[in-house]
Order: sequence, then C-alpha cells, then structure tokens
Amino acid sequence: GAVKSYAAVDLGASSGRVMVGRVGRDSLELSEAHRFPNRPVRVPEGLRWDVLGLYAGVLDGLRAAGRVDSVGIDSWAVDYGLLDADGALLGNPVHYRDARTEGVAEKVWASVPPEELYAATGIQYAPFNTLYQLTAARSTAQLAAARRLLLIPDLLTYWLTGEQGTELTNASTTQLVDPRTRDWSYDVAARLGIDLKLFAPLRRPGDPAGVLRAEVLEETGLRGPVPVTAVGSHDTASAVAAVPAVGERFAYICTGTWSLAGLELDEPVLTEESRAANFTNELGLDGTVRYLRNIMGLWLLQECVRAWGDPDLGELLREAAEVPALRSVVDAQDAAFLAPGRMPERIAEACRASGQPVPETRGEFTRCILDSLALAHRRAIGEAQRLADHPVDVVHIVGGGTRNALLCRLTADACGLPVVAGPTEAAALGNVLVQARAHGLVGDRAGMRRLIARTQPLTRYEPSGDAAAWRAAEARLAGAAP
Ligand code: ADP
Ligand code: LRH
Repeated sequence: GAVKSYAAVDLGASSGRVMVGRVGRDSLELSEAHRFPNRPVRVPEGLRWDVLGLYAGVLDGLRAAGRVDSVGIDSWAVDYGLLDADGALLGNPVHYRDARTEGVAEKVWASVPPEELYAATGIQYAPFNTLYQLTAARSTAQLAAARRLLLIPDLLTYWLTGEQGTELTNASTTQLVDPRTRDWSYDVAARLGIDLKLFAPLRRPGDPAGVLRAEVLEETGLRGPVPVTAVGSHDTASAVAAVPAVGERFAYICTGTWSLAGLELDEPVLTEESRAANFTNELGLDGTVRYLRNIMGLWLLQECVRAWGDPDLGELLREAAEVPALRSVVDAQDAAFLAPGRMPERIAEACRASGQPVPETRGEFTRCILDSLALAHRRAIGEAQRLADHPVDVVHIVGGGTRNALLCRLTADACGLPVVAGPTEAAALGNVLVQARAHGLVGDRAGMRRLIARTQPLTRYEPSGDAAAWRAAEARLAGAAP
C-alpha cells in the first residue's frame, strides 16, 4: 500500500528535533532529520527562550527532511510569545524557569482561591502555569502592547503558515480551560482580569493548520503545497498518544527533562484530595484526560552534569550502579529544584536537612537522583491509582529516560510492577500518528498504540528489588517533609 511521510517537529526543554515518520497500513518507521540544542539564555531582564534559533532549527530540519505529506509541531507546555497589532513578535518568550512568578500565586488566590481554581480547571499548582505568568506580566509594557498570545507550537505554526490558532491539549496547561467542557474557563479568566481575546480560536489535534508559506517553501527547498496539521501540540499529549499500551490498566511515565507520571482517564478527577496531592488533569487526544503529576525528572541530573563540566553520562551511570541503593533520597517533586544552578549543592543541602548521608562522589549524587526519581514515580503512580480508582498492571516509560536502563530498573523495583520501556521518541511518534490519522491512514487510539507496539523496539523490566526497602524510603521521605 501507499506509504506517506510526515515531519514531526518536537521541541523539548533540552533539545529540538525534526523527525520523519513513514507510515503505511501496517508499518511505521521513524528517522531523525535534524537535532539541535535548546539552550535558555539569561539576559538582564531574565531567563528567555531563543525562539528564533529554534525556528531556524525547524527550517533546517524541514530542509533535511525533504518531501513530506504534512508537518506537525509539538513542544513543552505553558510558555508563549506575544504579538503586537501588526502580528510581530514582542520580545523573547519568557522561560518557565524564570523567577518572575515568585510570590504571584498568592495574588491570584486572593481573587480565586486555590480550591475554586482546581475545581474549575483541574490543573495542579505550578508557579509557571500560564495563568500565573500572565498575572506576573500584568503591568508590563509588553503585555499592554500585545494583541495576540500564541503558545510556543502555535507561534511556530503561525510563522510557518501565517495562520493563528490555539491547540487544545496545550491550551489546557494554561490553567484557563475547563476540562469538562473542553472550552475556556470564562469565569476564572474574568475574575483574574485575563482577556481571552488575546487567544486565537481553539483547534483540536487533527485539525488543518494551514500550508507552508511561499517563503518557507523557498527557504527549505520543499515543493508546495505542504499542509501543517494540528497535533497534540503539548509534547506530553503527543507522548501519551504513543504509549504502546494494550487496554486501560496501564500507567505511563514520560521521562525527559521532566517525569510526567500518571494515567489516561475519560473524565477529570476534581476532588479536594486530588488537589491536595497536586495531580493535574491535562487534556489529551479524543477528549481523554492526562491525570498526572510533574516530577522534576532528569533535569536534576542535567543540571549536575552541567555543574560538573559535562562528564560522560554513560560513565556516571556505571558509577551510580555500583553505589548501594537508597542511601539518601530527596523529594523529586519539590519546586525547590525548579530554578537552574547549584544543583549538587541543593541536593546535598536537602540530604543534610533530612538527616541522611550527603553524597560525595559524582556516582553517589547520580544514584541519589535516580533513586529519588524512582521513588517519586512510585508515589505518583500509587496515588494516581487510588485517587482515580483506576488500578494498573504495568508501567510504560517513554521519552529520553528509556535510554537510562538503571532508571527503568529502579522504577520497576520501586513500583513493584513490570515496566515496558519505549519508544524513546514517543512525542514525535504521537505527532506523526495524529497527522497520519487526520489523513485517514491509521485507525483509532488503540490502533495507533498497536502499531507502535508492533513496530518499535521495547524493553521489559520485571520488578526484582527489595519492596520493603522502597516502602521504608517512601515513609522516610514522607516523615522528612515539612
Ligand atoms: P526533552 O524532550 O525534555 O528535551 P528528552 O526526552 O530528549 O528530553 O530526554 C533527555 C534526557 O534523556 C537527558 O537529560 C538524559 O538524561 C537522557 N538520555 C539521553 N541520552 C541518553 C543516554 N545515551 N543514556 C542515558 N540517558 C540518556
Ligand atoms: C514537558 C512539559 C511538561 C510541562 C513542562 C513545562 O516537556 O511539557 O508536560 O509541565 O514541560
């Protein structure tokens, strides 16, 4: 049968890539056309994304990809660019790790208490949710001049096609969407003085998002028309779409810069208990809910590696494997680890403050991070099952962390469940398959998942560790929490 090619632009917090997926009736092959670093830049006004550099990377990638039947874009959530009345970008998009949102939540909660915010939006508290970012920006000249707000994938789509929209899965991360109606939360926005007219109309995964502009065709050497298709433009929505699960009794962990650990549900869980446990209800494909918790993820390791002058990752992981298990653990959900810088020192401080041995060697720090991540995975998956009343038999790990066998093994041990690791480029695969589905090439969500399971390499890890030791570590951490 016919094989079609789709370009998936997937921008993570640490790197951007343009992948090409070749999809047939019963085949799926992914290859990398171009990968480029995504480095935040600190300027006097704060931490910013180099969005022009990313756009240049996208153009280079499309040129390298060659002839494709469609293009889709996904990226990290919550961040945005502002356009003036002429449609020109106002400044560099602010990085979600920027300090501008410190102390802003209290201001928001004075107008809409956190209980009401959660009941209306289902989104967990994180200082960087777009809602808090917009509140932090309230009296800036830039926001006053802004006529349009485009989330990062929508901004790049606009530059490629000239068309503006707000893709729903990513819109849900703004904390301005009602997960029951899957439309804006008009009441929350009004009470916080946020003008929803800043946002372009909502669009859904699979919707057309324009065609590459003539200048883009010229720059990339592509022959038009090349359509751009809306995908799950939140990278985590695309990644969850590519989890090769069978049935419904599964949990997933999307591991990269973050670990996003949770469940796919049909309806949001908006209880007070769920809010207190800081679980979020982001929107996924086909009206599903991504019920999950944000865990600091491999960011903890990335920042240590940066502090140590970029030693070899494989070497570090081999050293970590030799260190005794669960010597010291830190709370990998703690927002204290959000900002860049001084990561080994902050981890050492957390160990000292909770009366645990302070890691000394790089191997010990690495082991502490991986044990702490596995423990946070265990807690998130355990609590999600209980809060959503949705038991699971298996944990799927997707994303860059699947390349870290020690992390996968520790997660299986910690959860006491089998782990199936793969695919590594899940977000790109979910992006590709939503495009293919929009063009009639693959079936429903279950069919997409079967195709991934049949065609992509997966590794299975059976739980083998000392279950009592993980229970004790969990209790120890809970005891140490303030
Ligand atoms: P993001 O999409 O958030 O930028 P990725 O999904 O690309 O992140 O995952 C990046 C992480 O994957 C890195 O921080 C690193 O810890 C891990 N990783 C990448 N390559 C390897 C490898 N060869 N061995 C072990 N871990 C790896
Ligand atoms: C992962 C991610 C995550 C968000 C964070 C800001 O890349 O999109 O789902 O919470 O970035």
